[in-house]
Amino acid sequence: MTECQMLIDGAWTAAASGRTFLSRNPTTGEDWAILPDADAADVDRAVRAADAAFHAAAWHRTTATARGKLLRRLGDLVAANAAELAELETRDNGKLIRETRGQLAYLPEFFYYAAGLADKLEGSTLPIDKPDMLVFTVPAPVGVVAAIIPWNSPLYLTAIKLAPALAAGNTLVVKPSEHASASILRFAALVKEAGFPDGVVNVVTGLGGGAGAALTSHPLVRRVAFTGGPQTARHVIRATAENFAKLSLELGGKSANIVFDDADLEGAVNGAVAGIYAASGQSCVAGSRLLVQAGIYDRFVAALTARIARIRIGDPLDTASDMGPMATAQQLEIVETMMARAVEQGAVVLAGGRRPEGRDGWFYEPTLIACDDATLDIVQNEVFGPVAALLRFDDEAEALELANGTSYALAAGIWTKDIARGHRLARDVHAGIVWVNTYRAISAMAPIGGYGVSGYGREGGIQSVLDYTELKTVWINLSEDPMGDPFMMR
Ligand code: TXE
Repeated sequence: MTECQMLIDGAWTAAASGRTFLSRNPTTGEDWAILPDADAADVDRAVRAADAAFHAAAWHRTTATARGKLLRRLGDLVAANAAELAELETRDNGKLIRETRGQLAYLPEFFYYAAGLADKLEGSTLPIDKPDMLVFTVPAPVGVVAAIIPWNSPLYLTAIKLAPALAAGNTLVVKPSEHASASILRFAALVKEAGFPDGVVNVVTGLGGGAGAALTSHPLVRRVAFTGGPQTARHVIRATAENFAKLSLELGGKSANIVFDDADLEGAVNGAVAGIYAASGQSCVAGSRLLVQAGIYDRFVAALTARIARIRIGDPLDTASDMGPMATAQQLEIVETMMARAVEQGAVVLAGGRRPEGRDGWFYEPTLIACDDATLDIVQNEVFGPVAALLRFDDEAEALELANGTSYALAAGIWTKDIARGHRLARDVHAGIVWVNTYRAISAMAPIGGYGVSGYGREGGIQSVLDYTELKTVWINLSEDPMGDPFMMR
């Protein structure tokens, strides 16, 4: 059993209450780590440390260029420790080691990209229409940022928040998911090693309703970056509303992967697999609705079911495995309940639809389920598991109507050789991210986020750093004018 401590004000610490909780390994179902169960008192200590660090000269007076150098050093340390971080994360959330290694190989780019932006956040001098006034704007950091992280990609989802927040000069309290905290605690040690002053980055571990709620409702938190489910997001919206804290939400989706008759069949099949079976479907951008045009439908379904049959379910630490388990027992239960309901409502299972035989742990087979009716729960609601709901369409108009027929709007995939059609769909589909003839591609330079029930705000790209700033406008009176009439607006 691994015993972990959390990081507050540069010191490794247990919860003040001494309480702990256990993290289970999804591949075996066994407990493997003991973590501090932070409560409101621990969270208060972490937020106060972050607030003090924000105002202390050691951070506040650090130049943007120096912040960039620290971020670059952190990126180098992540690169040097990538193998260990990847293995920790796979043990904690059951994600394939192939995938966590791939994510870790790219992760430093988020730090390098934000590092490069740190000293390029310029304000502007305004050509103001008032005589003898010099007016300019300055992007200023907001203060303490709370980052609430889910279990599906802890390090990636931390990096995409922490790197821009630090580049802009903020301080942070990170709250990982109670189901997968270990890799973030190891990462916190690298933050310390990189040389960030104590208190600039704090990590509190604990339960959502305890540490999470205490953090998002803390009055000293000025900005919350949340990734998780819509139900939890509603609590976070209420909590931040009380304190007028700024908020970004990334809440998953019910993304449409749309295959037209003229698509490259092999590419579209691979795109469908990448969309929904990679990460066992536990991905915010999962292409969980497969919309397939009538002319290619039978050939596509035959090719996809044949491809599904070759997917190797197994130990995520084994590089030969294609699909690991669900990250939590609760997630497996959600998948099973939603599948039972779909079958009851008349959907037809074409592949999978059950747990694989002879395995402990929380595995579920890659599943394809044909749905005639787009109003079914399985078509409308996020499963967050390896379940693709299959729908047939006749023409482009129907494809668009189906694609836009949910309350989510995170991602969409379009498979066609017709460039004009690809652009038309990209223009008209309701989604924050559109992939044409590819799927699940990410970059530090490309914003990610959605609208509707998928949330609001964007992570990644230049804007993401500005999102952690407040624009300050400064007026300087250049004249000797003693203000004239004080009862008049100038
Ligand atoms: O997420 P939660 P859960 C979706 C997916 C999944 C569902 C529930 O559909 O089935 O959400 O998953 C913290 N105040 N996604 O229950 O609860 C919690 O401790 C403040 C999509 O695991 O949203 C964790 O750190 N924080 C998603 C984080 O919120 C609270 C990824 C996310 O947990 C809190 C994960 C509270 N009251 C799930 N309650 C994506 N967009 O990728 C919990 N938390």
